[in-house]
Amino acid sequence: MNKRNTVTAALPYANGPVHIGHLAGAYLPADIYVRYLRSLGKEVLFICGTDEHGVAITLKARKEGLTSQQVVDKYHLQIRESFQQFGISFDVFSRTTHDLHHQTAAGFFRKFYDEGKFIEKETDQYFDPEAGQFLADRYIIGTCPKCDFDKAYGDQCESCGTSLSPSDLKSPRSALSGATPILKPTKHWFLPLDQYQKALEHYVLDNHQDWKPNVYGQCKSWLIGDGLQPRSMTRDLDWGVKVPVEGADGKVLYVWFDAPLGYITATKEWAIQKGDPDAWKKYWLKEEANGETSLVCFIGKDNIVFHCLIFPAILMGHGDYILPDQVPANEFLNLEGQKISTSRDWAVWLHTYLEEFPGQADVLRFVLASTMPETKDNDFTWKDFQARNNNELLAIYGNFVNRVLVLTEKYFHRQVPENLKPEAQDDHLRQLIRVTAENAGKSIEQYRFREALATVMDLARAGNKYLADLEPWKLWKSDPDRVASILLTALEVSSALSVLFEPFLPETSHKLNQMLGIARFNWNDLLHAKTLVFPGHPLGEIALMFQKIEDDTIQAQIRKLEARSAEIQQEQGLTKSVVQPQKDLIDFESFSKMDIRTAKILEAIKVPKADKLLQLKVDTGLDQRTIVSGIAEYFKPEEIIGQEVLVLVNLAPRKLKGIESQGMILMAEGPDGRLYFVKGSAEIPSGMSVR
Ligand code: B3M
Ligand code: ZN
Repeated sequence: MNKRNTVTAALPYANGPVHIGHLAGAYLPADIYVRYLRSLGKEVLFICGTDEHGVAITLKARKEGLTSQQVVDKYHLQIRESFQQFGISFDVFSRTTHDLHHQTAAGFFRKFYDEGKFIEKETDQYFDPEAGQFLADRYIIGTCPKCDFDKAYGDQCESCGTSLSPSDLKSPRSALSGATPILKPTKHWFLPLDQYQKALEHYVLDNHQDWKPNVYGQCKSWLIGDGLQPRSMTRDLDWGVKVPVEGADGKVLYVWFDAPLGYITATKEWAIQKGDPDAWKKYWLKEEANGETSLVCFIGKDNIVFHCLIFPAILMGHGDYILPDQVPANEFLNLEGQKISTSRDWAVWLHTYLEEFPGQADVLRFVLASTMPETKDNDFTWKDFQARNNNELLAIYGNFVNRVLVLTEKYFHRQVPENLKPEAQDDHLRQLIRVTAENAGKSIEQYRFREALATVMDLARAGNKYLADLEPWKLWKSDPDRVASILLTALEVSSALSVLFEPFLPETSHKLNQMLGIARFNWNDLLHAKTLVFPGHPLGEIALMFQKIEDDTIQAQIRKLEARSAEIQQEQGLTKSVVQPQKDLIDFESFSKMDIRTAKILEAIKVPKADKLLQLKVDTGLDQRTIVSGIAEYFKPEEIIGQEVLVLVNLAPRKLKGIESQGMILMAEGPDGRLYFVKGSAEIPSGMSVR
């Protein structure tokens, strides 16, 4: 582990509030990691801010009848406040609309331009003749070629989910004026990603096999197959960083060119604020970092290509900067079985959560840290939320600490007792503190936060068992000296828990520290078996750390979502789907000939010159094999890495476009012909037989 750590969390678009998916995807894991590093005494800088450019913002402004500036002002504040309330401990939380950022981003662009590192190209783009401006894909509306939905966007149909490009739409019209867009030539500057292909292959495929499989797999999908194509780094838009060259009026930088550079700007801002304007350099510049800085970028899976390929290409092109060492991207969190969606308002918003569960930010942190979609999509449910609060936080951690404090108050007048009669069991438990610190630390360093949290909770479990086995309340009359040692040990464990839980539950640990009368968090103390509590030390007031969450409270949340779900169905005008008639009867024999297994997609690439086919590498539990699947119209290769599927494994192999396909992925077909994965439950490993 490096001495210095630059840790970034994706800059959320300032076009709406943040929800549990954001928190579980990037900000909570980043915060846990950072708090752990701080507790270890490492030099760490935690960087974030809002992404305030791009069509995401201008669209929202149109929708809310505000200016783009008003939109970003509003949501920047709201997002910042939500993160604060949930204890996300950024060292700096900046904005990409700041002048300093415009200078930084324009400076990068200018350097590339001056050094001839862009390709200048004229292409035909849709133009709104009435509004007199070019149209971003999202600004073009038309009829979906797949499902005939008449309000599909130029980049995607929200009704059937298909990715589109504007030329796919039937009867396209401008969202600005309703006019029929015309094609008009416009000049743009392209980053020739193909020229970085080799360097990126080396960087990711050779040197970063340590990245999470979902991240590595997605990068591989982009790199092999068709390979990287030049990508335009400018847009025709009136909102963003102005393109800093002659003849670029009305053009701004592509938001994915400027946004990642926002991490750098934010660090510069932090340095200026602390009165040492050059202090940012050792966090970013190769020369000043001197091999001692590691850059870790926490993101959600939809940002992988930008952080693992495009941003590194930009940094390589510049030449002076270090590259990301780790990009621990999480998968998606669903809500009660459905994809979280801002536009459909299917989410648990951080600010509304706190209105309904005041003072309980840590409970949500705990539940999300326990269920984080680290390796695959996961589901948030209110029932699970309640169970984890009541059965773990309250019943294990809260219960242990509370018993220890109450007994100490009762027998020792709220003072840490002396070690009057130590026994071997006490030492065992103390050793477990050190082991827990080691193991949980290892898990965190490998970005396995769920595992780390479970390890820490096990120490609280061991504490409960220790008390239950020794029953100090029964010994008090006959052997008060032994009770003193037991409670001293239990107080030591409570203090250790405060340190170990701090990355996950910071507010709770502060409360607990007050009760224990300790002032700091230091993971190293635990690793070196240092004592945290001292005999004679006075304890603070006892307060409850957690509250039981009642059924009514959870029912109210579930009802709220049910009502929302009904509204969504109405809004979408969903009619009953057409169910296919049943096929002819078969005997059991015929059915049992089919060997269907749970499996997982490891790699996916487009089959060249075949619109519908993807070539997949699938882990069937039995082996890893190639399957060619006709799903390319509905899924992008990079989206389905890690997807759990059902596979017919004993289907006779056949060749498709010259590739031997060894099995078939089972898909459900919607009434419109759209395909859906048939998913197993998240708990089932690959290779299980389906009967
Ligand atoms: N704003 C996309 C997102 O919020 C984008 C991330 C930028 S990170 C530099 O998912
Ligand atoms: Zn559609």
